[in-house]
Amino acid sequence: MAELKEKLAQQIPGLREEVRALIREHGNKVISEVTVAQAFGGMRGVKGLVCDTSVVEPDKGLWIRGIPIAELAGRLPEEIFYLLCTAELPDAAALASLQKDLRERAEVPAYVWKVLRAMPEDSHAMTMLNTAILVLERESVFRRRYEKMQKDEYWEAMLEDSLQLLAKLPTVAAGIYRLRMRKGEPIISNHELDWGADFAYMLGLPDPMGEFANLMRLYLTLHCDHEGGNVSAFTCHTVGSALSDAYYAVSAGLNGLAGPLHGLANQECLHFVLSVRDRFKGVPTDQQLREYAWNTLNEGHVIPGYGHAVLRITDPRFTAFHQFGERVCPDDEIFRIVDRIFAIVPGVLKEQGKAKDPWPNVDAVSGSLLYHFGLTEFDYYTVLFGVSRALGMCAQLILNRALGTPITRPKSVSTEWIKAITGAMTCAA
Ligand code: CMX
Repeated sequence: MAELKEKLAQQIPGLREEVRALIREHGNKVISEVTVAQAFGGMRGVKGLVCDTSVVEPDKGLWIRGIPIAELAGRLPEEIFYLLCTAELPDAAALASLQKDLRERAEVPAYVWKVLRAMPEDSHAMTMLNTAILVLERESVFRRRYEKMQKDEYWEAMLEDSLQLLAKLPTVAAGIYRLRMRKGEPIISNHELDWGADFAYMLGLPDPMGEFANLMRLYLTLHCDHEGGNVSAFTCHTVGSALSDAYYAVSAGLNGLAGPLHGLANQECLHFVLSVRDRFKGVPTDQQLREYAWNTLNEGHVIPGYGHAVLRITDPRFTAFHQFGERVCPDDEIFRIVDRIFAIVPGVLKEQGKAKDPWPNVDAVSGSLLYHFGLTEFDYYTVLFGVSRALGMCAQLILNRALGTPITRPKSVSTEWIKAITGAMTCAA
């Protein structure tokens, strides 16, 4: 048995007992209340969901299994996947075992390429990624074994599907880049490389110093997970809770990631940065930028890369990327514009007084670094986010199947019910 599976097999009985005891002994305790504003407002802040892979605190940012993301920035994404699943970083043997496992599963069936090649030339790269994942669903061990499995065996099939999917995702995603952006034929995986470096290699961009591979490792690590309530994680969780397999559930989550208020913001963000460059023929003055930001707001648009539903500080993932940029490309024009936006936009958003969080999120900077390395097709950026976020979604799916988490089914209420319960006057017709 591969090391990760062995470790999970050791841990799962204890986790199950812990959760059973919590429900048995404290099941009636109240952990959250819901206001009318929250019910109408995207359930923001309602605590009604458990996720152990990571926690996002408004004033601290992302912590993976008790470790701040900044401390994990130098780790490989495979190490992070092991950490997400088991709450432990792998030792050298466990990492080697996971990497071997992923390499052995990396080959992408020919029918996937056939479907991708048949798609319209102007399909969005995220549509292609999600289509490829759904087509791969035919490989699902979970679906095939479902009738014969006991409930406490579900996690094993979910792990198997997750490993198959994660192993293939870099090849699929890099192939989509090459086909969709007309870069040539997909490049075959290099089994000497780790998961992130292999992805960088298969994209086929020049990387003389190996810094693009470092950027890809960092990118795949920083985007891996953001607790359970964000659109992609929550969607994936909900679909998985119906005992849909990992292919269905991850694809569903990624469809949510493709929205401009979520993962697509990184594409929108670079679009915004380039529009600043084109408008001012380079790096603008602070005054020019302030006016440009105000115009954007006054036209009714959001400033992409700024604000967050949970965070109330500069996103530590932004800081980690920013430090990378300071080291690798401090004089790059696009990076410098990003830097100026960081200096000006929080003040503008505070002055406007609408956004609860005026600070940059991860998307505010990531695109400028990709752009520096020649990955200039920004409608591809959310695919990179998606490959990384699949790590967290899969880890959450495995743990939820291990714990037998029931089907998600919160109660919705009608506006009439809220009016009745609050004593609100009914509006005149
Ligand atoms: N620019 C302009 N207005 C903004 C804003 C921004 N960057 N961030 C928030 N606001 C506005 C909201 O649109 C909202 O306006 P209305 O009352 O007119 O609807 C108001 O401020 C209050 O919003 P909020 O409570 O602060 O933010 P939400 O929790 O509703 O939304 C988010 C959070 C991320 C969707 C929002 O900040 C936003 O649209 N940001 C820009 C897009 C972006 O960067 N998204 C990526 C987030 C990270 C990710 O998920 O990948």
